[in-house]
Amino acid sequence: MESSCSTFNDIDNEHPKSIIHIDIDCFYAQVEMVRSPELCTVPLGIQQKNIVVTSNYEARNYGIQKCMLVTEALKLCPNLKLVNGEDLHDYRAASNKIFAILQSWKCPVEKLGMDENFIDVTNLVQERLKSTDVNNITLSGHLYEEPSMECCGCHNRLKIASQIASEVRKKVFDELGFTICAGIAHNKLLAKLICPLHKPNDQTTIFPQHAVNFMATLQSVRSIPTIGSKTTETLISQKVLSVSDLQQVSVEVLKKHFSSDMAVRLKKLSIGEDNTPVKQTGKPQSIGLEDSFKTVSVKSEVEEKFEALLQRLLVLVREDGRIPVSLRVTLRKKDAKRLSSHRESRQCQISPSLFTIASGTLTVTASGQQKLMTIIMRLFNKLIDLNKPFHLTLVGLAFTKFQERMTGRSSIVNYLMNDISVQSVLNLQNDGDTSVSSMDYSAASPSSSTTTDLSDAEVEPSPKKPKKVNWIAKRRCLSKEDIASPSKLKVGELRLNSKELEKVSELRLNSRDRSLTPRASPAKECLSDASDTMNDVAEGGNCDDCPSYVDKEVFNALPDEMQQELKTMWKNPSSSGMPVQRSSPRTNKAKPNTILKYFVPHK
Ligand code: TTP
Ligand code: MG
Repeated sequence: MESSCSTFNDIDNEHPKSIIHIDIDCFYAQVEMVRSPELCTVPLGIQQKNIVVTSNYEARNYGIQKCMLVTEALKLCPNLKLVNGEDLHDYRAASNKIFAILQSWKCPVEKLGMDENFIDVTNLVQERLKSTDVNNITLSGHLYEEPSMECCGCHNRLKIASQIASEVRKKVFDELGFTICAGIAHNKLLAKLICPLHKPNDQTTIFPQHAVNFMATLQSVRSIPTIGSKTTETLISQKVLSVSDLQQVSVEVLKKHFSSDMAVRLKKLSIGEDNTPVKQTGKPQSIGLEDSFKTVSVKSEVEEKFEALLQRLLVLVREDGRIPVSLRVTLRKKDAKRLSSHRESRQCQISPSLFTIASGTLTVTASGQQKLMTIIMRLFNKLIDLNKPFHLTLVGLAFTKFQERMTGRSSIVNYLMNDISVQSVLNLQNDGDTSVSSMDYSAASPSSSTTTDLSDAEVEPSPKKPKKVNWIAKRRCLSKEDIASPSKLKVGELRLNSKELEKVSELRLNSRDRSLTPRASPAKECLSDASDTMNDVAEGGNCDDCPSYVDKEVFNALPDEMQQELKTMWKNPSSSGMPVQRSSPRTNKAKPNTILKYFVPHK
């Protein structure tokens, strides 16, 4: 595949970029058709509640449109095969697979909802240009109007981009069976708007010179992606209905109704100018779900709605894999006085210990779910005065912040990220006791939520820091089940940072002597049982050569290669930066960022 192409930015011309917009054909319907090919030949509608949210192209021949009522659709096509599409799991999975394929061109890919993506192929095009005869570049797919004279070289660049778009579409079809449409242009706006010109399963390129004409064909200003309903309303109030109207209205007039920046931006959009970058999509900053309905006015019904939403949301969070640390509740109240509905939100922090990661999978216990429901209803009570009647038309739940995994320079994760697994001797999972398990409260990522009223945020009490002795006892008092089936954990998922690991090491080093005399107290008895078992499961672990300050349990829990590495270094300490002797502080200094620093003797 191609080399990286995300940094090339020095093209000195008017239209330097090459952007591809991808839109999957009748997305939900295609997922169903790929799963059940017999559906390909019948008119198919995807039903959510009483609406057909999309349909295959066979059904569209009958006049069925997106978001049509089921009753209406059945009138148009009595044979319409309806599939329930309320569970989005498979659609999301398909969307992620397509996104993964798009990433293989190693260009920035920005996901827009579930079935659209932008790819910035600017640098890839530049690379290909170097080995291409510029007089012989062919365009793949359709072109919006015949080309005029070459502009700044952008025609050739966009032609190459159109070839890349073909390759992308072919690869997605070959590997996953999905047909998609593509739009190719020198900016995101035009790429997106030109994309549906030849639907389905085709692609269209537009050259910059045709932007103004093309934009003038759009009937409604609402067709422009960044123009929402409020802006549309304001424009309509000024008799600006079509994009052509917007092209003609003066910026001065617009400035009377919008900020100066917005007025200028609207004018630029109207002629197809847009310089927003393709932003590489990472993990979402919040994961949420909403349910809308006619009216709900009883608390128990609200609770049921939240319960159902929570179950679905937990599936999404499990797929995401990060531990949430903040929860937001949203309501939309029907407000007779305001003659319109509006949303209100409250959010609060939640303890990461409500979640566990076992064998690489995020889970939440039944009691954790109950606690979450308690928190949700507490937030609900803050939003609603239950002494008065209320009428809701929507409830929403979202996890809005997530715990970051510690992958800094000094994190042990650095050493162990390559899918290395260790036995549960290092497992710091919680056992329901937050004081033991909640290791890292400070690492939550900042929220991007705009609806959150942080001043009102309810903060769950922070778990107290564990007392050392308590911690050791609890750590060692593993249940029989834990011991019988030590979980294989990816170390990267333990969320250990260097301090935490130092704490583990320290505690283990402290407990070294006690493990030799395990029956001195009940806690130690438990510790002895656990450590015996751990020694059993750490097969092949042999720490006869370890220096005396090393905890054998910790050592045995490490992967074989790492054990070997350590042993080699202990045999040849001068080359390793390893503490050779406790009494030799100068040689005790471990090299920065080496695993050996986690084995420093306890002082
Ligand atoms: P779209 O891309 O708008 O539609 P589509 O992919 O089904 O059809 P097209 O061939 O015209 O691109 O939306 C993507 C999916 O999003 C669609 O398959 C179903 C879902 N969807 C909703 O859930 N609600 C909606 O209101 C719309 C428009 C789509
Ligand atoms: Mg689509």
